[in-house]
Amino acid sequence: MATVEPADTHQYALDRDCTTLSRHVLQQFQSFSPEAQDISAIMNRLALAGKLISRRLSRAGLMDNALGFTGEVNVQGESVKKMDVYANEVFISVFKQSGLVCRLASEEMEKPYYIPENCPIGRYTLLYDPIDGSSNVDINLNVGSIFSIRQQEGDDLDGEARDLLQHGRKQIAAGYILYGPSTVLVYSIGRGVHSFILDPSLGEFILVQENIQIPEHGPVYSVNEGNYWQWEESFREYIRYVHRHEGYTSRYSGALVGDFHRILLQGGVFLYPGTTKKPEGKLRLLYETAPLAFLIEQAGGKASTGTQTLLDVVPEKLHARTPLVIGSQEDVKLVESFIDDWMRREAEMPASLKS
Ligand code: FDP
Repeated sequence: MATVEPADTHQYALDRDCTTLSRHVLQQFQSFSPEAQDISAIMNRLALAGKLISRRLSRAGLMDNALGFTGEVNVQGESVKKMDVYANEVFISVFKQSGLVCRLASEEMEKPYYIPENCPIGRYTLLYDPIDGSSNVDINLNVGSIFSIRQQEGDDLDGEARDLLQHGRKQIAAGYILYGPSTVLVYSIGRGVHSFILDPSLGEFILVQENIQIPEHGPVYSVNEGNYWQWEESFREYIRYVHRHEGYTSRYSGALVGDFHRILLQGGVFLYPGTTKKPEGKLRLLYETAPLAFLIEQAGGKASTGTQTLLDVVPEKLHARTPLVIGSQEDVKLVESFIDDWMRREAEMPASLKS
C-alpha cells in the first residue's frame, strides 16, 4: 500500500493558495493599523451576511415564509418581498455589538438605523441594498447585495445623516455579493478590484481574481429595452446604432449585480436611463450606482449619468436616484456621444420646433 508522505499531504491540502477575504484586506493595507483592522473586520461581517443570505436563498423554495411578498410597500413605493426583509435584518444583526458600524442605511429603511452601542468607537456607516434584483428571487435566478462604506463626519445629533449627502469619492470601500451558481464577493478599498468565491465546504470566501481590469470595449449592451419609448431620443439613437452594427449582443437579467458582473469581466455597457416621466431613473445613488461606479473606476472602466461622472454626483437625499451608464471606457463614451450630440442639436433647434 502506498504511503502518503507529509509533504504530499501538505501539497494536497493546499491545492491552491487559499487567500481568505480578511487576510486579503489586511494585505491590501500592508499594515495592521487600526483602519486596516476595522475594514478587515467589517468585510468579515459583510461576508457573514453574504453566507447567511446565500444559505437562505439556496433553501428558500423548501421553506415556509421565505418567498413572496410581505404585503408592505417600502419607502421607494415598491412592494416588499420577504427575502428583502430577511436580508435587511441580516446586515443589521451582523453589525450589532461589533463596535464597527454606527449607522446603516438601506433601500428598505426610510431613515438610517443606528446602533448606539457601536457609535462611540465605530465611526463607519454601511450603505447597502440587501437584495438587488428582488424580482428574480421567486424564480430562482441570480440576485445580489450591494454595499458601500463611508466614514461618519460629525456627530449627526439630529439623526438626519446629512454627512452622507456627499459625492461617491467619499466611499472608503464598496462591493457586492452575487448569489448565482456560486456565491461571489467582489470588493475594492480603492486599490483595485478583487473577487472571491464562497467555498461552502470551508465556509470561507477564497480569492479567485485580483486586480480585475475591464476590457476597453465589449460586445454586450445591457438595458431593459421595454422602456424604449419612454427614453429620450439620444438613448433610442444609441440602441438603433447597436442594432444596425455587427458585434453587439444584448443581455439583461433583471438584477443589476448580475448584469454588472458580466460586464466587469467581459466588457460592454449597462444602462438604466431616466425616462421622460422619471428623468432621475430608477437606481439609487448611495447604495446602488455609487458603489458600482467606485468599482468600475478601480477596474479601469467608466460610470456616468450620461452627462456627469457618476462619482461626482452629490445626492440631495438619502434615497436619491440617478440614471446609470456604466462599463467599458469605449462603450460608455459611445453612449455619451449620442447624448452630447442630441443635446447640441436640441440647443441649436429653434424654440418653435422643440417638443
Ligand atoms: P429590482 O427592482 O428587482 O430590485 O435595484 C433595482 C433593480 O431590480 C435592479 O437590480 C435591476 O437592474 C432593475 O431594478 C430592474 O428594473 P426593471 O424591471 O425596470 O428593468
